[in-house]
Amino acid sequence: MKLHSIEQNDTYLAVDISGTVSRFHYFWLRDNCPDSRTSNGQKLHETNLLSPDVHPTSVAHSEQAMTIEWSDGASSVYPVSFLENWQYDHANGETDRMVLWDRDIENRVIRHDYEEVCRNPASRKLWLQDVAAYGVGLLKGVPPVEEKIFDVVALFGFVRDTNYGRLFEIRSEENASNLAYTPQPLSLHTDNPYRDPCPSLQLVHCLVQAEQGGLTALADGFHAANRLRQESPDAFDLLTRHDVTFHYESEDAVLDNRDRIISLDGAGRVRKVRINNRSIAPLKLPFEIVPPFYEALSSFRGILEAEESQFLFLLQPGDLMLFDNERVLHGRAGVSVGARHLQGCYADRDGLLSTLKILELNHD
Ligand code: NM2
Ligand code: ZN
Repeated sequence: MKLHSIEQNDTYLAVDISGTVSRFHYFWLRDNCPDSRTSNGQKLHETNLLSPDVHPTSVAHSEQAMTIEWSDGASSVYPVSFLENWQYDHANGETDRMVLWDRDIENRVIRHDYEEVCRNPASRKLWLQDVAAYGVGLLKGVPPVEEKIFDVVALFGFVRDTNYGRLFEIRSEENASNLAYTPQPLSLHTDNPYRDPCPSLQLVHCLVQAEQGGLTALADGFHAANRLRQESPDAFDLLTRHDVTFHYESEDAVLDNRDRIISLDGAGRVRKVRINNRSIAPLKLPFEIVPPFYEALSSFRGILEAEESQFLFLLQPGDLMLFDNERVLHGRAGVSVGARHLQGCYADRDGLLSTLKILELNHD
């Protein structure tokens, strides 16, 4: 990578790096002067105190760096790697680690070994990379003892406490307060959509498997949302444009959150899915929207529940699943018979991604 030439224009510089010309506005360059950031990436000046007319009084370069003297007296050096990395003039194939999946994931996602993941940072990296790519990472061999799940969270981040406590038990209960605590099948859902922010990760650790049944079902909400976009664009539009309310009420918590079922980012990509038939409040949408909205929800559910969308597997004692609760839906297929005991907790995605980036820097 070499800096070949720089052409000066009225409001920007056109920089030729190894044959590709990228334009950089003066204001952008002055604001993003690399010397004006601390080693933790924090900017040292207030952008709004810069003159909107700031411009170079001199521009020089070697093959490796560009040096600018500025009209406000500042002097900046831009390494070629910085310019290459941050150029905004060409789409630079933004790296998105996400890999969408359907039932075929059973041939791709592997169960990582807990002991190995604890001992070896390179193995821990592979497990967390699965979460970043597929939204789910599986472990086997997590000792099936109470609260072991906390040691697993500590491998990448922190527990997110909620009204359910730091830890929740999932076992068949009499007079259960939540369908989650019965042996009944449970339709695919994301947890806690009535919270803001919604816990972005969930862990479930199996201590005791049912004598029969109790299959776990997972589905990639992003894949299903993209299918909906292709198959029924109007339905997709409704679910991305209208907020619904999710509600939960108990003696110690009254939680309401209004949000879209499918949320998009600024570029129109699916970035969050919230869906939970138990906790969606009565729809309060414009009169004429209610019927098509129900239809749209039903189309989305149809895609999610289709056999080809679901990854069905048996969680065995010692298995642990860690998944993105704003992407991957979970549920229980069929009625389980006999004692079944799982422990669950929530955590946050940002901490996991930070741990993953550190592992990637140090264990290539
Ligand atoms: N539990 C398992 O978000 C939900 O209401 C699903 C959550 C009870 C903590 C159940
Ligand atoms: Zn759940």
